[in-house]
This record gives sequence, structure tokens and C-alpha cells, in this order.
Amino acid sequence: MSMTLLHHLSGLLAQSGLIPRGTRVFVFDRIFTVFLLLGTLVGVVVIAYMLYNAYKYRDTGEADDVDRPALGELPADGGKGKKLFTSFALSAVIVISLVAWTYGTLLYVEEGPSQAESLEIEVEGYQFGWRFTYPNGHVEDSTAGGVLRVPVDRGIRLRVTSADVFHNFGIPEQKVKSDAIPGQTSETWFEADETGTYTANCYELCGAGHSYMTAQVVVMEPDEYREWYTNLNESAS
Ligand SMILES: [Cu+2]
Repeated sequence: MSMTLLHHLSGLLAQSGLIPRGTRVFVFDRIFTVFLLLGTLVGVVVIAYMLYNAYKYRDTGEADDVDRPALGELPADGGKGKKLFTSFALSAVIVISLVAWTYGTLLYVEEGPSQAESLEIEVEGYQFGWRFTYPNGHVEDSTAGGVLRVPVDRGIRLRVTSADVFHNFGIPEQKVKSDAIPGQTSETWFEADETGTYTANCYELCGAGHSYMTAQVVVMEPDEYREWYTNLNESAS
């Protein structure tokens, strides 16, 4: 299927309001639920139909007057392939809608909140820690006890790069993960809808200290965050 058709289909889906909008956690949760429900539904239908036929055409031991095809002979009188066509058409509709829906959903997830309404933080990986740089130039370094502080309910855009080898920055609880490649910047985003402390890990084996390459992520109330951030400003100037 061509990408333009996919684009078109997912555009229609977006307009219909079927594309879930929200935090990454919400969106990925929705994708999981839809796949789980549809998979279960298809599985139940297929297995039930198989059991029904196995029972219906079971060998009762009694002689019947049905003209059964012999081994190697194709069955005739199959209803002109109507059943086959219906099941093919149904499967195609389900699969194509699912692909278009998932594609549209992931397009939105890639896009994220607008630049204007989100907070942008530079993330730099190095052997073996993370450096976070805020818009005002303030730096938090994980090996020096620094933490990534962010406000709750606000889009956080991360610009991820590396100072030495390939790393990969991820916060599993926020369903965010991005390559950290020297000389390149990968953009990603997340939005926490609850305050708390989370852990960021490195997801690219990068050397002996890889497994210790973690950083704390502290999600704060907006007021608390603003206070922390403005105080930084004052001490810097
Ligand atoms: Cu690493």
C-alpha cells in the first residue's frame, strides 16, 4: 500500500476523532488496549468457528449419505467461494484500518506538543552520565548529583545528543526513548501527568559503566518548578 494512501486514511481518521490524543503514556496504553481487544476478538471467533466445525463434522462412526471428497480431490459445491471472499474481505478491512489507525496515532506521537507551549531541554549523554541543559543555560549533571526537573502537565521537548559514543536516553514510565548519537540531535518529547520521581536509563550498551548510567527525573508542581527555575536565574545573574 502506498504511503500517500496511508497518509490520507490516517488523515480521515484524525478528523473523525478516533486518533487518541494525550500523553505518550495514554496513547501507547490506548494502542495496547485496541490490539489486545481486537486480537482477543479475532482469536475467539477463529477458535470458536474451528471448534464448531470440528464438532459438526466429527466422525460419529455411523454411515451417512454425504458424498465426501476423496484424498487429493478438491471439494466441490463450496458456494462459489463466497465464504472465502467474505473472510478475505473482512480480514483486509480489519488489517488496513488497524494499520491506518496505528500509523495516524504514531504520527501524532512523533509530532508532540507545539514548540511554543513546551519546555525544551538539551540532553547530552556521555560515558557514563547525562547532562541536562535548560533554556537559561543551567546545567544538571547526573554524575554530579544533578536531576532532570520538569513541571507536571506540560510538554517537555528533549533534544538528545552524545558527547562520545552511541547512547540511548529513555524514561520507561513516561514511554519516551531516543537515540543519543555524537554529532546528531534527536528530538523527542513526553508529558508527565503526575508528580513524582522517575528513573532515566541508557538503552545502548556503551561501555563498562552503562548499567550505572541513570538519572533521576523529578516531576514537580508548576509553582514549585517555577520557583526552582527563577531562583536559578537569580543566582546566575
Ligand atoms: Cu550509555
